[in-house]
Amino acid sequence: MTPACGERPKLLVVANRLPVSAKRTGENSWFLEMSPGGLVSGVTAQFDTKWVGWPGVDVYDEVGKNALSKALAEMKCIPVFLEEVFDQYYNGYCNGILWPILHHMGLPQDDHHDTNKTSQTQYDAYKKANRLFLDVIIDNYEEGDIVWCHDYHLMFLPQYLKEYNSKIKVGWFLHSPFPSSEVYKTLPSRSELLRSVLTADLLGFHTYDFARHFVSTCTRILGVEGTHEGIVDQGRVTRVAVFPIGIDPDRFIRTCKLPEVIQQMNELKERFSGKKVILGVDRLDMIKGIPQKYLGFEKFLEENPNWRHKVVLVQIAVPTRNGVPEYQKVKTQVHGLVGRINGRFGSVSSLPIHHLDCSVNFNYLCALYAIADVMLVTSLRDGMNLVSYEFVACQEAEKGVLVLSEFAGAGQSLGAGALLSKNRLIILGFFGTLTEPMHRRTKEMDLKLNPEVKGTLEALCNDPKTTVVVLSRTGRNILDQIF
Ligand code: ADQ
Repeated sequence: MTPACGERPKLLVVANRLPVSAKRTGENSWFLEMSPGGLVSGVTAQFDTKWVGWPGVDVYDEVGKNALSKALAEMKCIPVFLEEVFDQYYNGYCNGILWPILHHMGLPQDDHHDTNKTSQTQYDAYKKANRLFLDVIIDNYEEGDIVWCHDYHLMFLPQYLKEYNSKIKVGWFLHSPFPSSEVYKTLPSRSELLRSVLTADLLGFHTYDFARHFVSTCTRILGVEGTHEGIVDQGRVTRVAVFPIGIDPDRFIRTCKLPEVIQQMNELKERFSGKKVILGVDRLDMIKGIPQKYLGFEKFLEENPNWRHKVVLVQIAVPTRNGVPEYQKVKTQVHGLVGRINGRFGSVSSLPIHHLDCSVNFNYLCALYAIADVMLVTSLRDGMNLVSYEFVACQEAEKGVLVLSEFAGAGQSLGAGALLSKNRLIILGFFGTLTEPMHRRTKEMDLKLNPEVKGTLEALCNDPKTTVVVLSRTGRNILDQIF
């Protein structure tokens, strides 16, 4: 059935995970909570939206599955049950193989991945999981619906959908970076995945660079033609475009004004009184550069004894993807560094690093963002990085500094223009080697930051109409200049 005149078109948003958390409370009863987010609030206004995805829990009995499906239907969510393939599909192929390649790390070399048998099983599970998504979509599809597939978990879905019905309008959006062809081509199934994605009508990326990498990879690996519109293959055009994701800033601004949150801010300020607070909020993922952040901070304390006991780094690092060996390794490495740095520079009454392996609730997250003097985002690669936007949104009253890795997609969006009215000092930097052009720009800024002109810089920062973007080379330099 096509939508009647005046009706909003129906949009099926398909992602690995539904935007809902589900807890079983009885044999056939469930407690559900919708996770708010930019995507959820953005699309629901324009379309009659239904969500399709894994509900985040394993359910093996039919009674439980039926009850969960019924409860989810009230929230316009449709579950895809992945129990039998989940481990090999999600921990194996998606996060053990695709994720590191998309983040420029190449194909993992450890024992876990180097046998053909393991990767073949994971690849088969990936395809099977994409077929399970297809089956659920077929059961719910009506003529005229638009199907919007999300992320690297669902790269075969566009092809399966078009094989089922070539008239279905299909979009695919990648939330991670897309690497250069030199990295991408290390993936054994490189051509099949690209060919599938190209069957979609529209492909979206966070940044121009990711889109450009994708187009040139298709040209090099498949021999298709890349044009300004997208990719042309045998007369058919797949449009490729850039859609940087955002947040709902009003939600953060409103929350920062709640009495309960103001009280939390006051308690935090009291707790850290007399100290500058550097904040990190990340999933505990190797792409977020948490070990590099700690090493940079250690160097800063080593070289600036006057700052010891006057600055604290609060890192909220929610554990993630525990089933993937690489994630367990990074967790162990991070814990080792925290112990070493606190042991070297702490005292009985004061620790330089407060590392928490947990998620914090939304109100407390806003309170932390609002009181932080510095937000430190050190991603080695990141599709966008919403944390950097969230911090800026919470800075209405205070004037914190965002230190943002140039390797996060947000580094391209958070330009001076975007923040002109916010009176904020943005520092783009990275704890590591810089590319040659970046190095030249860094030198330029070093000049501007010499003591004679530092006063001018401070005056600019205090001018409500000006935002200054400073590029700096190391964590040590950055922190010296901020304080
Ligand atoms: P993520 O890698 O998860 O997202 P990010 O964009 O920063 O990274 O989003 C994380 C979200 O989780 C933020 O909204 C943040 O507030 C929340 N969060 C993180 N740690 C938390 C904690 N300890 N407690 C509470 N909340 C926490 C992927 C890509 C990104 C891309 C997004 C959206 O890797 O590059 O920006 O998708 O496309």
